[in-house]
Amino acid sequence: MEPMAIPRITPPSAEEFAARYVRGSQPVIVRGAIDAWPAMERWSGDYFRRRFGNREVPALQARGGALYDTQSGAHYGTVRVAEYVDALDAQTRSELYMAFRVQDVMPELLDDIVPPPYCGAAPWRSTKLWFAGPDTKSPLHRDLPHNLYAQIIGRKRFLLLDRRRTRMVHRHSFLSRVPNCSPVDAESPDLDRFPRFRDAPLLLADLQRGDLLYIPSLWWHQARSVGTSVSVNLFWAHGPMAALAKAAELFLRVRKIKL
Ligand SMILES: O=C(O)CCC(=O)C(=O)O
Repeated sequence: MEPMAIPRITPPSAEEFAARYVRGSQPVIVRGAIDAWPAMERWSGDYFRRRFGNREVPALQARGGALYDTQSGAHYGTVRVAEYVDALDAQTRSELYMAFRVQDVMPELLDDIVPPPYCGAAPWRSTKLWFAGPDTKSPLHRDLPHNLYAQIIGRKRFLLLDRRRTRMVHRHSFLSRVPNCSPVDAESPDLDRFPRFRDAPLLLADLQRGDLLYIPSLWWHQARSVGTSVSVNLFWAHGPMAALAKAAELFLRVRKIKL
């Protein structure tokens, strides 16, 4: 079954966004909401090299092509920013994927981002940077908070599956080290191993520079960079979900799980 394209809209009001998309649990791509972000003008490989070149930062590391396994969880290493950007410029094939929480690693970048009104005054927020070489793929997984995913450089292709279809993804056990992941590759599912994924009604977001994708709470998603791609997301939660998001952070910290 061909995935259905997620609609692309001009920026709605915060009220309309909350009513139609957040309360309706509907993904959408908003075009024109991040045009004025300083990141859109400033960010480039060179910007990261000049400002943060000597910094050693976390990076996901593929082992045997996989960014995680169920025994040890996500494979994290570190990389010096200048080395990473140089390797991408030279088109050297890299097994690394620079991905980390902005607040913890490069809080300076927060000056380049303007949280959209759609997050409101959420009491729980977190921001992650995703700086990927061509064809870097992240696994099918879900997150508890809502997610606004901003595409700053390059293109990214997302596949999404409704949270009500969780039965279809054969997800890993809650007690594994990847409790929010599925072993299914949504781009080319092995239906002998994962028969429940047959006919999964996937949605497609082909993100271009300047797009802002809304991924509702607990929707399954998988991403692949088309060329070199830099994105940043804003996770947010309010009400009981904020308390749950804090509890989930604590659960992961106690079990020493990094996602
Ligand atoms: O960009 C990616 O590789 C993954 C992004 C993602 O999964 C997320 O924002 O939750």
